[in-house]
Amino acid sequence: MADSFNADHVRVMRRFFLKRGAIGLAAWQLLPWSVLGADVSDAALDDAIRKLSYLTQQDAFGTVERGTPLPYTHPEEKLRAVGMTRDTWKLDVVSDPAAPAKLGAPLSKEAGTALDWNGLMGLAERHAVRFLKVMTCNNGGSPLGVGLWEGVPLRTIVWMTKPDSDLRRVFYYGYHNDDPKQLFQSSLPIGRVLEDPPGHHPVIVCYKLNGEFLTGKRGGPVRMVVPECYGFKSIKWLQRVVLTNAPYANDTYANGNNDVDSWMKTFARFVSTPAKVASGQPIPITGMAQVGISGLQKVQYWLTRADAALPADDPNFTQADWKDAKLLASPKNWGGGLPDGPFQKDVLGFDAQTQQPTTWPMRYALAHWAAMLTDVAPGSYHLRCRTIDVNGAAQPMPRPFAKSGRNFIQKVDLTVE
Ligand SMILES: Nc1nc2c(c(=O)[nH]1)N[C@H]1C(S)=C(S)[C@@H](COP(=O)(O)O)O[C@H]1N2
Ligand SMILES: [Mo]
Repeated sequence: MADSFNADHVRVMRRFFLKRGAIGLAAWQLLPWSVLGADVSDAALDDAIRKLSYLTQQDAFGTVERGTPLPYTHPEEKLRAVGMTRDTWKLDVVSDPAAPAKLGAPLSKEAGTALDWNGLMGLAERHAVRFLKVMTCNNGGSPLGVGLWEGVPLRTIVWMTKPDSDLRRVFYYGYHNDDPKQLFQSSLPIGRVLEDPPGHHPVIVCYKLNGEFLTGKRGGPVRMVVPECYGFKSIKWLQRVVLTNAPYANDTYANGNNDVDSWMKTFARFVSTPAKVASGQPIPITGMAQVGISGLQKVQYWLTRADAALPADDPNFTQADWKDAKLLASPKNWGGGLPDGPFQKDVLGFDAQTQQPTTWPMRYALAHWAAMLTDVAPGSYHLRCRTIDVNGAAQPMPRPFAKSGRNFIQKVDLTVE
């Protein structure tokens, strides 16, 4: 995870724990975790979340990109020539010559009917949607950032091509300098594009993050964002959509042994744990959890002596003495460069009157959590965290395989002196 992304979390938690310990910042930095008060009331945690910068700033996201030069680093003139600026951007939405879909009105650069920026902004006036989504690389094991993404549902644009039949899948491509090494493509079944499974958000042609136009680094001027999927489905520098009768995925990420049909998983990660603590002091630990398709019921931690034998035939430690951490409520301020208070515009999954989330933790977003360990005897320890999803499955179940999204149980060292 990007350091700057963690920094927001650390800042909030520092304010929270500082208040409990009533010490100066300098002292806190010297003795980060050893001088804190033991009392952690729910009110105090709720107060902490009020100061949390929940959203990640555009430039603080972790980035997964390929090739040289990166498309957004071209000089202005080249950027304009290749449609990498807002006023030069154009989108093809055409039939696949190899497995044609029947389209009445393809949007094509060649025919002069491609969708351009003004066209997209016109659609945005009537169709724009916003939602929270955590961006995670399935191979990364930790989120790259969480954003408020805005775009036009892809289906709105697909319907403009007047599809008639022989349409089973959507292939889509990012600008790649005509360099095969830089090519990045992904695909979705047409059913997923045209209809959202219950409780899901639409796949969007995205142009804003946290209320600002997408930067080139973040995939601007326009990228795809697929709410429930790992990052490789959300291709950046989107310029070409191909409607096909082919029945199979052709994702770039099918190479490299990745599972290209994986929806996001629920899993916990530590953000702050002390490496060394003086004995007799309470030990604050904090972290975050990605909320996957099966939701998040709780986060738990397990403290065990470093020299203790691990249980035999229980690789996921299901029989260990796990304790519940405190899940933080939804933030009062969302950060990420947005004004304080509730969102100013409608966001999917939020009540239109109160602008509060209708459920929390929210799927495909992040949840933050904290716990205070007390009465830990001197010694060397291993500390682990895990999630329990709404179906009751404990991480890394029900889908433990790394190539569909790394979700191993994290372990950190802790010494009490
Ligand atoms: N055009 C293009 N889009 C891309 C990629 C890429 O290399 N090129 N990487 C993908 C992968 S593997 C991930 S995990 C996400 C990461 O998004 P981010 O860099 O905005 O965090 O972008 C996806 N979109
Ligand atoms: Mo990725």
